[in-house]
Amino acid sequence: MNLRHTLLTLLAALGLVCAGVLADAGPAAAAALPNTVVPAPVSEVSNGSTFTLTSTATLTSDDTGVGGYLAGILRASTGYALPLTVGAAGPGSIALELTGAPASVGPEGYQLTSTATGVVIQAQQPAGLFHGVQTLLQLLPPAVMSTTTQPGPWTVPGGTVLDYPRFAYRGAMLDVARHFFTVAQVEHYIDELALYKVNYLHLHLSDDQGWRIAVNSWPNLATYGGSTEVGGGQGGFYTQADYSAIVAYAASRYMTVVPEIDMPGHTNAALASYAQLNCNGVAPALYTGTNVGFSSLCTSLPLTYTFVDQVVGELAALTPGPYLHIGGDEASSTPVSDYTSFVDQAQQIVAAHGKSVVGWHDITKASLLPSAVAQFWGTTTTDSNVANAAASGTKVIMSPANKAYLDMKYTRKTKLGQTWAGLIEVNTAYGWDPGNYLTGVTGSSVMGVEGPLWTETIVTSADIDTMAFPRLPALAELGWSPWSTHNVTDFDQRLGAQGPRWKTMGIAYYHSTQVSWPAGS
Ligand code: NGO
Repeated sequence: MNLRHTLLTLLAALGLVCAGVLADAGPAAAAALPNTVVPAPVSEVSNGSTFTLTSTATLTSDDTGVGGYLAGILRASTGYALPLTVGAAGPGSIALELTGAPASVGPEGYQLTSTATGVVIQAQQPAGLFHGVQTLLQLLPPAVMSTTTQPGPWTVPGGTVLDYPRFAYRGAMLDVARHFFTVAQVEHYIDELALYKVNYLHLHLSDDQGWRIAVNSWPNLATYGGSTEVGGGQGGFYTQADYSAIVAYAASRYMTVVPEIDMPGHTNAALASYAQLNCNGVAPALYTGTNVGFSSLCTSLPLTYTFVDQVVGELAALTPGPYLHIGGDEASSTPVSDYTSFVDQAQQIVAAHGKSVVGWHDITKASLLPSAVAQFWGTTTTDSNVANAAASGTKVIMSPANKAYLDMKYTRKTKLGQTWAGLIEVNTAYGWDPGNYLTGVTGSSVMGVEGPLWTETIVTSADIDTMAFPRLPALAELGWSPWSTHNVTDFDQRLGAQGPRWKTMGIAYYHSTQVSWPAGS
């Protein structure tokens, strides 16, 4: 009887499978494309065909940079010549066109159409082509991300993807102050972030343990204040040319750098570099521990504002992006009235240098300029200062520490990271709605989402990879995809499809048991 039952079950399953195959085979069926793309696109419809990239394929692009980027990746893994024609994009096996996109795609969106004969990506701006290229790469087999020639076949499922972001700001922060990371390491992270349509890189350039950017008017900041890091290592700093190189590299990936100089707290490295910045005129020792909240610029000293003006001035001049972050968090050793008066002056200085000020949400204790942006990093879902600021027009970047902090451990067993805001497994990082999370901060008050990676315990690029992957793609999806696509089961499957790509690229990702990784990844 058992055998008969098993046989019947098998036959029934076979019948279902056959029915499924037949149903999928109809070209008219409005089936979805294979479930592989992160962040989930706005809409995708299969046409049942398949495009195969072959050795005779050609590329055309209306944008040199995006065309070159795609050609570089495809030539390396396919080994094909893939000649690229730039200019008025004509027919090509893959065509990147700055014409023909529907108005709904906006400045960052795109439409991708693949048929048996080729792939066309249309956008209004190069940024949209770049994001469309990321989707195309995710529709190709994972081996496309290899830097050495692979066998193929190089197939793209046929269909149409229409896609554009939910939020204008989709960010990642790297703390280069607690541990220093080289230009090459930062560029490597930029390349990883670009795969998930992240468009802002926030660099935490100064903290108690290190000052990481050369300032010509205050040279000791970098040469002395940058000479160590958490644990007492040698630290380091970016020359202004280094910083500009990072900014340019980010721009080539359609990413804007947001530089942060944290003040008035988190300033021990600056105070150690210049005795005259201290209220008592005595420079403290350099600091290599991990305590917070013990340092403060001397808010009553006129020189402090000369310092802020000159530092902000040099940084603003090197930064083409619209934002300059002044930190403002955990100023526990600055009396509140001194703190608010400092933030008042600092935001005016930033505005005078032509930038919009961003600060950790502590700055909402002060009364902010209309252009100011607050970055929420709390662990609650209500904050009256932030809600009041939002009601008066302040835009908010959402980085709730118990959801979005990439330095929190995944589980108790995670070797790296901290636990103060809780454990953050993949589904926790994915399981919240940035547009409807904080009381009084919804709709147009929400500018976007950012995943901060603090580096008290993070030392190498492999450490960065392990903490950011797969949570960063989860946050990137919250920032890009419409809330209507939110579905944890579906997400864990699409995330699993990234595993073989990360393996190919050598990304040392965390193998969360919540994700359906394909065998071997
Ligand atoms: C806090 C603190 C940082 C720490 C981080 C560690 C903010 C905004 N200030 O977040 O100095 O590095 O936690 O998780």
